[in-house]
Amino acid sequence: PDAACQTRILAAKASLGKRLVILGHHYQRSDVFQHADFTGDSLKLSRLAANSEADYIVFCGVHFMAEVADILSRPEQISILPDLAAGCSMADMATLARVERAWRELKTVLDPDATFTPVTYINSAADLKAFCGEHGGIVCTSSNATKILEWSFARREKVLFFPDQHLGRWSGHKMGIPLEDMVLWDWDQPLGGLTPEQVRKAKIILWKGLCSVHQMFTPANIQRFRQEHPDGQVISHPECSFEVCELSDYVGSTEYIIKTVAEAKSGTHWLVGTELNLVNRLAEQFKTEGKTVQFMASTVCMCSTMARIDPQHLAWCLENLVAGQVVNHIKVPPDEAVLARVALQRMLDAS
Ligand code: CIZ
Ligand code: SF4
Repeated sequence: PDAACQTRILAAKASLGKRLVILGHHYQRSDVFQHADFTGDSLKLSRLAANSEADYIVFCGVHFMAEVADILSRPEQISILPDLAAGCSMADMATLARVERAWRELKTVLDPDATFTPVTYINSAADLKAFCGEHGGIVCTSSNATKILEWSFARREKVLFFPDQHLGRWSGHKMGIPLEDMVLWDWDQPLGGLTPEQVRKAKIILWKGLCSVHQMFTPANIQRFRQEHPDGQVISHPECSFEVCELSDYVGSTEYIIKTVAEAKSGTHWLVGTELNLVNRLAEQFKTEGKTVQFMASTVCMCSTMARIDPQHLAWCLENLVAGQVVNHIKVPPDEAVLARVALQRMLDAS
C-alpha cells in the first residue's frame, strides 16, 4: 500500500542520512517527487549529484539521466535507477548501430568526419554520447540547443542531429536556417531515404526520432485556448511539433517554463505544453499567486516510463541500501564513459 511505502521510504532515508541523495526530475509523479533532495532537469540534477558528498545517487528519472549522473560523478559514487524499465522511448529511437550505419552510409556521399558535427540531445544512451565524443561531436539539452548548433557550425559545415527531430528543427529555425535545408533521416531506409544530392545540400540532417508525449499537443488545443482566453499566454517545450512551437508565445526547456511562469504577473492565464506532472505541479504552486496554469492536451498524457518509478520501487532500492546491498546500479563502461564525458564537457564549456 502507498501509505506504508511512504513510511518505509522516510525510515530508509533517515537511516542512510548524508550517504544518500535522491534526485527528482520535473516529470516525476508527486508521490515520488516529494522525497527528492534536489529537483530539476536532467543536467542540473547530474551536476548537483556530482558535487554532493553522497555515496549513493538515487535518480528518480529515466535511464539516460542515471547514466549522465554516473558519467559526471566521482568513480566511487554509485548511481541507481529504482526501476530499470524506466527508459525514454525517444532515446531508444537512436541506437548506436543505427547511427554508425548512418555514418557509414554518409561516407558514400562525402566524408562525414570532415563535414558533419554529430550532435546528440542529452536524451540518448551513453554509447551515443561516446560516439559524439569520438567524432568531434557534442551533447545538447533543450536549454542550450541553439548555442550548441552555433558551436557545431563554427567547426564543420553540417550537423547530424539525433534523436529528436523537433528540438533540432526548432533550434535550427531559431538560428535562421531555412526549413528546406533541414532534412529527415529515416533509419529504416537506405541513405536515410535521402538522395546523395539532398545530403550534399542539407545544413542539418534530423534523425526521425520524437517524444510521443509531446506529440499529443496540437495547434487545435492552442486555437481553442486563444478563443477562450484572448489574453492568455502559451508556453511549450521544444519537443513539441514545429506547428505547436510556432503558435506558442514562448518555447523552452522545463527550467525555462518554470522560470517564465514564476515571473508572470498574477491574474494571468497560461497554457503549458509539457509533461502532465510538471504542469499539475505548476498549477498547484501558482494558484495561490492568482495565476491559472492549464495543461495543453485535453487528454491525459504523461511520460509513462518515468511513471514506472513509483514509491514501491523507491522503497525497495532504499531498503536494499540500508541492508548494504546495491540494486539497479547504473554503471557506464569506463571506456565509453571517458568518450561520453568528452562530449558532455564540450557542451559544458560551450554553454
Ligand atoms: O533534460 C531534461 O531534463 C528534459 C528531458 C527536458 C527538459 O526540458 O528539461
Ligand atoms: Fe523521453 Fe518523452 Fe519521457 Fe522526456 S517525456 S523522458 S523525451 S519519453
